[in-house]
Amino acid sequence: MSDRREFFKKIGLLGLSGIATKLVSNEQLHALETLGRESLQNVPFTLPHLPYEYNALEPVIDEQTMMIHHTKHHQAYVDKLNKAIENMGGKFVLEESFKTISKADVAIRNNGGGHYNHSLFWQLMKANPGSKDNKPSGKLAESITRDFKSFEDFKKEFTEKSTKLFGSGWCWLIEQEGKLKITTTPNQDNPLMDVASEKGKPVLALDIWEHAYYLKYQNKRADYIANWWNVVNWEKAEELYSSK
Ligand code: MN3
Repeated sequence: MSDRREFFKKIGLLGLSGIATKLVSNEQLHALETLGRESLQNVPFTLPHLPYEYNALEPVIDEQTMMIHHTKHHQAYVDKLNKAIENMGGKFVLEESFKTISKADVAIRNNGGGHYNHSLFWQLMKANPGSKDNKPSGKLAESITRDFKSFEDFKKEFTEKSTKLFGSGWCWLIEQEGKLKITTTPNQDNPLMDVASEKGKPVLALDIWEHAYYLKYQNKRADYIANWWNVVNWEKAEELYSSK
């Protein structure tokens, strides 16, 4: 396997690599490596491969939930997004569209958000055998302490907001004008959208739709959230935090 192919596998894009290696310049590859989310700019959009096996997050998130969430739910957002933009001539840039999403078709808002949010979410988790001592480090850890007093206080606030969100949506750690904040969005909205009550750069994302946890946790959302902390990929969060 070439380095490039290996790279795409790493960032979860193997399904795209056949096409993408032909289209992507070295400069763009560097950007891909930094952000890991440039795939979101390729039209038509495709389902990114997970950067781990479906059972890798067990026992926190079970294999069947991961498989259905990825191959059914995320795939449906991708398919419906492609359908919604098929007449736009390949000029559609997902992250750009969020800035004026209030004026866009609701299908683009729901499915574009769905594709973007899930693509981030997969990368923001990783296997953590033993499930212990999973914490951020470096600059992100310092900023969390600066803005929330301590990592424990941050976790408490994030957990409370996630638990209390009514209905389906997402909980986010965002950077807003140099400061870290926790916010929630309904449905598949995200903090890059003009409709978001708090806007900023996503650093961490938690899917709190029932489809993310129902098979294993049923109505116990709080247990899902408590266990989810064990599989957070803090390296990825730090990468997003330090990206421009
Ligand atoms: Mn979901």
